[in-house]
Amino acid sequence: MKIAIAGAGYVGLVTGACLADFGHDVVCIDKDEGRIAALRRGEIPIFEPDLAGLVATNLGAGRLSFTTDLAGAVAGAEVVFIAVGTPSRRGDGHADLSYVYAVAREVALSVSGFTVVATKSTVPVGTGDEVARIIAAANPEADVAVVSNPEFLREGAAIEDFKRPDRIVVGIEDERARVVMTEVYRPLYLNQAPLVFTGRRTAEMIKYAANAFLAMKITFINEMADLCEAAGADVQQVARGMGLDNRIGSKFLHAGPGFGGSCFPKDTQALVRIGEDFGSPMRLVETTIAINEQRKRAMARRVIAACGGEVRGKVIGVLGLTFKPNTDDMREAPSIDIVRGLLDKGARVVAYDPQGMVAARELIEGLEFGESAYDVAEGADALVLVTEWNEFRSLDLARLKDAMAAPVLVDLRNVYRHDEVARHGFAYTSIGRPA
Ligand code: UPG
Repeated sequence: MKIAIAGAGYVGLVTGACLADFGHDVVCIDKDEGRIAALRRGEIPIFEPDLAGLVATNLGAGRLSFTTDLAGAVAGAEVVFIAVGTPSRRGDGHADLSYVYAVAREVALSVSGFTVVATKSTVPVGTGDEVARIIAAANPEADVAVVSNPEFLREGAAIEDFKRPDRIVVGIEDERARVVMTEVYRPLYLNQAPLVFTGRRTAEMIKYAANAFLAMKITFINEMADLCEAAGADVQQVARGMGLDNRIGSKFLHAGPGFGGSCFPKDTQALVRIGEDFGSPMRLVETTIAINEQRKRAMARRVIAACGGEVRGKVIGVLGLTFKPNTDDMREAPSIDIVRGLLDKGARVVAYDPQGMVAARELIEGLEFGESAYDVAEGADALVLVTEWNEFRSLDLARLKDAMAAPVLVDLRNVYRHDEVARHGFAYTSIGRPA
C-alpha cells in the first residue's frame, strides 16, 4: 500500500519505519527541512532503541522515503496518517490542535481518489469530526474517510510495542475505511493482535481513558508506598500480591518518584478539560494530577531528610534525569522538580544520565554534570537514584562508598535491596519498604 505520514516526529517516524518494514511503500513528511535532510542521510533526531537500524534498512530497500512536499506525497497515497504534535495549550491545558487542523486543510487540497485520513496524534473527542468538516470545507470534491487510530507506543520500547501491540484501535464512520485499515495492519493481524473497530469518538476516548487509567494506577501505588512506609509494610510485596489478581494485573504498579513524560501529564490534563467541556467531571483524574505534582516535590524533601534535614553547602549526586530509561526525553521528568528543590535549599547538585544531559542542561539552571555514576559520587554527601537505567542496577557499591564524602543512598526506584546496601555501610532510603 502507498502510505503518507504527516509529521516525522516520534510517533510519525516509528509508525513510518515499522509500516515500511511490513512491506508498505511509506513516505514521511515534515516541514522542517533540516530534519528531512538529516533523515535522508539516515540520521535519527531522537534516541529510540533499534529505530536507526529500522530506518536505514527500509531507506536502503526503497520502501521508506522522506520529503517536505506534503502535496506530492499525499497525492499518491491510499492512507494519510496525521502524526503531528498536540502539545498542551499554554494557559488552559487543552490539547493544541492547530497543527492537526493545518495538516487536514493541506491534505484536503492534495488527495486523489478515495483516501483514508487516520489521526495518530492524541486528540480530544470530536477532533475527527472537526477534521472531516475541515476537509469537506476545504475541498468538497475530496473523497475521504477520516479515521481515529490512536497510538499506544511507549518511549524506549516503541518498535517492540508497534510490532507486538496488545491491540490496535481504529475508530471509523465509513465502512470503506475498515477494509483499508485492515490491509494496513494485516501483518499484525496475522500475528493475532486484536484489531478493535469502534466509532470514531469512542476510539479517541479509548486513548485518553487508557493513559489516564495507567497514570492513576501508578499514583495509587505511589500513595500506597507512603502508607506502607508509615505502617511498616512493603509496597513491592503489596504490588505483587495485588498484581497477581488478573483483574488488577501486575504492570504499572512500581512505586517511584511520580510519572512524567510527554504523554501522561499532558493527556491527564486534557481529559480533565474534556470532562469540564462536557459537564462530566473527571475527579479521579484531577486528583491523580494533584497527587503526582505534590509527589515530585516531596521527593526533594525526602532527599533532604536523608541528609539530616539540611543540604546547604552539601554535594548531592543524581543518577538518571530522563523521565524513564532508554530515552533522551526530559519532558515533565520528576528529576526537574527534585533537582530544583535541592538547588533551592542551597545544595550543589551533580548529575549523570546516559542520554538526558543535553536536554537537562537547557532545562535546569545551576545543575552540574558528571561523566559516570562514579564521577558524580566523588565527594558527594548523598546519591539519589532517580531513573532506573540498566547501568545503575549493578553499581560497585564499595567503589561508590569510597568515592563519597558520606555514604547516603536515596533509591527512588527501589532498584537495590536494603540488606545488600546496608552491608556496604550505606544509610539507605527507598520507596515504601521498611528498613
Ligand atoms: N512509571 C512508574 N511506575 C510504573 C510504570 C511507569 O512510575 O509502574 C512512570 C515512568 O517512570 C514514567 C511514566 O510512568 O515516568 C510513563 O511511563 P511509560 O508509560 O512507560 O512511558 P510513555 O512512553 O510515556 O508511554 C505512555 C503509555 C503509552 C502511550 C504513551 C503516549 O504507556 O501506551 O502511547 O504514553 O501516549
